[in-house]
Amino acid sequence: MTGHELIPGFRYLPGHFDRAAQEALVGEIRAVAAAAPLYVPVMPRSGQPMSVRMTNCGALGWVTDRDGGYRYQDRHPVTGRPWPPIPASLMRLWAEVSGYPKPPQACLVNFYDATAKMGLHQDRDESDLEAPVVSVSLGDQCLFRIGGTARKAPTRSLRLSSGDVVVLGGESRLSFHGVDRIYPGTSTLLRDGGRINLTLRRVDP
Ligand SMILES: O=C(O)CCC(=O)C(=O)O
Ligand SMILES: [Mn+2]
Repeated sequence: MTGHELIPGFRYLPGHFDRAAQEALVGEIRAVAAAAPLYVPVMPRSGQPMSVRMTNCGALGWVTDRDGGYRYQDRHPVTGRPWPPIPASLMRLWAEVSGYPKPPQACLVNFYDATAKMGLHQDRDESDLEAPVVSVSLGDQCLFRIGGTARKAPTRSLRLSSGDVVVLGGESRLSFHGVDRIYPGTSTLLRDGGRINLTLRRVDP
């Protein structure tokens, strides 16, 4: 995308992680998913399943279900066990790019298969909105869309590749954003294809 400078606080760091670092991260996320299995989240009220599969690591994890709505909790909703810790490489990433003194409390792991997407939304379930959201892409490319703080504000699209990092901070912290599509077969990182997205979040001030 050109012109991403137009949203103050939004940063796009293409290729932040090289191939070796991406492979190491995938190994760490596989270990997270072994302890805290991916599950299919459902939307509040409607109970409609999302197309991504999710898990978390960190003291807190972002969850959604029909009755409880969007929230953070310290347990995996299916196993009832605490989430595994955030890998050290991701803690370092936060220290490098967040510009925020306190560490992240949650890392949401989204897995997209070839047909998954994520509708335009704001990340606003955190009580600390001073901290940015730091996002890592691994595997197949996606079409990421980001707009303004009003749902109907104009949006820009950006093709995110494996190893890219995006920071939603400052005025972009509450920008609407989403993933319109995955481009299957655009990465060899994940043996069976698909895309992993990791978002690091600070929840409490
Ligand atoms: O997959 C992405 O790049 C975005 C994910 C996202 O916005 C979220 O999990 O809140
Ligand atoms: Mn989001």
